[in-house]
Amino acid sequence: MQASALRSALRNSRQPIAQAGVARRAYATAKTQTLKERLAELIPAEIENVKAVRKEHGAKAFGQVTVDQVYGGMRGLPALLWDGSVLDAEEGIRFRGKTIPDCQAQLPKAPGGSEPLPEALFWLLLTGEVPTPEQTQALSKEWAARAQLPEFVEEILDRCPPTLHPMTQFSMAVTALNHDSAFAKAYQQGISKKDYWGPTFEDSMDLIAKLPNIAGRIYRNVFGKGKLPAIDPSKDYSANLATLLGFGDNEAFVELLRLYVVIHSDHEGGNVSAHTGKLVGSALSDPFLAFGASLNGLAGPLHGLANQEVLIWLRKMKAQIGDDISDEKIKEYVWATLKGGQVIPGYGHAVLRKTDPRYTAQREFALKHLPDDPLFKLVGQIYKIAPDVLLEAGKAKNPWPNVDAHSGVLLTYYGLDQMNFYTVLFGVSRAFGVAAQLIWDRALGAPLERPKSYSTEAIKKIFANKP
Ligand code: AMX
Repeated sequence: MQASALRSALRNSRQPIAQAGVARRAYATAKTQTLKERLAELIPAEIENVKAVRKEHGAKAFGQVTVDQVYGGMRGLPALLWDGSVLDAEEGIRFRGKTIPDCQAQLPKAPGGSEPLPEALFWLLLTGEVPTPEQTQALSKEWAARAQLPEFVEEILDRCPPTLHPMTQFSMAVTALNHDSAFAKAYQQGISKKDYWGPTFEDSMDLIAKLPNIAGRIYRNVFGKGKLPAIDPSKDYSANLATLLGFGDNEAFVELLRLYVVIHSDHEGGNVSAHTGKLVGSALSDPFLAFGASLNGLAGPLHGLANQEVLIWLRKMKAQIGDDISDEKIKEYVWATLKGGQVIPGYGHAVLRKTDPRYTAQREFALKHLPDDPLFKLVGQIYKIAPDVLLEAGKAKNPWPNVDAHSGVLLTYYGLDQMNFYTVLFGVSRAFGVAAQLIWDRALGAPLERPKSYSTEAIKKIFANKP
């Protein structure tokens, strides 16, 4: 399929799931319906929807698979079902058909706030619908009620040496939550396949709910920030997360976290963290095991760790050049990085071919809240210079900044300047997208993933006599 045809097909697929009029009318009258109740209504219609799509299109081909794609990290290979979000190379991410500005405009906000609440985004990712303020608030309360960690998980974290990377601690703690997995227990008790989604939903809710306590505990342990306060059931998820990190009094920081979690939540299914979660979940590993694996992928410098790497790179630049940084000096520094065989962190993308709208959303936040911050200005200055250098160097297919080029600067501005913690916040956010898909995968009976691999010798043989 041509790229343009594929894009148009993707655009057309950006519709809420389960268009069933009956369910929609019921929804309009049931404004306080819970997320699980709403999902239970949507699932049968979506199962029928998928059956119909497979009946009509199941035997059709997307197009060719080239040998280069097999060697080249499967770029562009249509291979995964992912409903929560679709990524367009030119336009960027849409969550169930909504762009980031759409989400900012349409999703419920905290009283007095202007950024969308991650609670509402989770509802959107799962149902394709915008929740009411009451439903959004009910999720805040439910997550607060589920937030407590088992004591042994607290002990695992408290025993970690502060030199152990926060992402390693994060993944260990999430994996250990599998101790209380409702799915693992139900599976042992012989749950029927059609009911898998119920305990997967419960585990996913627990997972998301417990992440602020895990992240807060890691932050306080590693950076000596004192005892963790309790979750406040009257506050939203991001306000609690900010409080646990020690920044709860700063409303602008809380707003940043709301935006941060929303824009980092999901980036369709092929990126390393999302795909890993789906893959591991396909073995019917519970959501804690599946998302623990996602986090190990997110911890790689070409993926989520890039937000840490950007700050390291910026600090090195400042240390080398000093505070008075001219365009010429930045250009030289970017070239020196490339000539040293390193990547420019925060630039480039496997799919995107334009400036990442997640970068733009953060830039707009900075223009509103910290327009005169020197580090923000430096990031803006690099934005004018680095793409041209990357273009001239001629390797990167996308010379534009991605989400990670900007996030660390915002966190630093508010005093969260421990950059090796940054990917943990990315991980908290990514749980939303991965969990939503895990629930749908179990609802739709997604099978074990098992693509075919080839050796180089086999490839040589297959194509030996073909032009
Ligand atoms: N700096 C220097 N070189 C870059 C580059 C960058 N920012 N982006 C791409 N390149 C190079 C690649 O390393 C590759 O070189 P090679 O041929 O010697 O292997 C060549 O350009 C072609 O790569 P590509 O097809 O444009 O990108 P990709 O799909 O292979 O990789 C990505 C995508 C993100 C890993 C890459 O752009 C990169 O390394 N960027 C810097 C790290 C980063 O910001 N990662 C975060 C991405 C977003 C996220 O997941 N959080």
